[in-house]
Order: sequence, then structure tokens, then C-alpha cells
Amino acid sequence: AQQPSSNGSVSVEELGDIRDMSPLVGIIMGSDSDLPTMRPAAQLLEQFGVPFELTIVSAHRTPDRMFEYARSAHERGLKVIIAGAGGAAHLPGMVAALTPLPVIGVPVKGRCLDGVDSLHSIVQMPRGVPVATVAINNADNAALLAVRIIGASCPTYLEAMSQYMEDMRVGVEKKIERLETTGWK
Ligand code: RP5
Repeated sequence: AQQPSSNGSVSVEELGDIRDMSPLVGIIMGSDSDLPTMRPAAQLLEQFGVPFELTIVSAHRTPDRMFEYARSAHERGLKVIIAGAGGAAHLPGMVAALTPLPVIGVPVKGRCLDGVDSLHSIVQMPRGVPVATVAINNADNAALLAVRIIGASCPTYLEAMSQYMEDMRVGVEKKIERLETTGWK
């Protein structure tokens, strides 16, 4: 498969099998119980032709693995890390403290407190250590943000994002049209 070039000469369709490309995005999560919430991020990256890797890294249960993952991430060629966690959700913040890469945090709704605990744990970072936090359980937006970040230096993905936005606009227009013909029933 070809790597996307910075002059945008390769379209997403021409990229080939993303499994043959080195991952640009790392999707990590604190537990396998986060997987159903985080899977849409992987699906969207696949749709955009962005090579990614996905694994479990827990700030509390596997701290050494977290250090190793975060410290080696940029040397391994990753450009963005998406980190999902629930409850005392320290994973995104700790990873952001260990890597110069942009980190996107996904607050995962747990069994109690409706995910507000996760949201607050992830969003309330101290000045100097940013985590771009998306809405509770919104792994889709984490992936879309990752595509935009990578797209800033890779026109192939920027064009794919513009197309995605256009498709979304057309989808809403069609819904409005349908509802107008049925008298909003
Ligand atoms: C966090 O604790 C994980 O990110 C998960 O959301 C939460 C609960 O984990 P399990 O007890 O389900 O493994 O570390």
C-alpha cells in the first residue's frame, strides 16, 4: 500500500490496505469493558483509510505498560493517541504527561455516576498538559478529530474530511426534505 503523500497525490481509495501501513493513530483503553464504546473510533479510522493500532493499556493495572507505550509512541511513528477510560480515568492525562503527541480523551460511561466522573477526570487537566476531551462515550468524535489533526499536514485526509462533512450536510438536507413532504410526521 502507498503511504499518503504530503502533496495529496494519493486518494483514500488508492491507499490500499491500511494493515500494510505503519499506524498513525494509537487507540488505547483502560479495560476490555471499554471496547464496545471505543470500537466506533477504529471503524471510522478504517473508513478514512487511516492506519491505526488498538490495545488495552491501564494507568492503574498496567502502569509499566502505560509508560512504555506512551514513551515510545512518537518514535514508533504515531501522530495522535486516542485514549478511552472510565471512572477514575487517569489514562489520557498520564499518557499526555509522557508523550509530546496530541492526546484525545474519551470519557467512558461506567456503571455509576453516568460518566460524569470519567469526564471530569479527563477534562480537568492542569495547565501545561492538554488532553482534547470529547463528549462522554463519543469515540466517533475522537476519531474524526484525529483525522483532522493528521489532515492538517496530509491533504488526502483533509479532502476525505471535507467529503465526510459534505455527505453529512446532504444527509440532513434529505431528512428535512422527507419530513417536509410528510408534514413533519
Ligand atoms: C477503567 O475502569 C477502565 O477504563 C474502565 O472504564 C473502568 C472499569 O474497568 P473494568 O472493571 O470493567 O475492567 O480503568
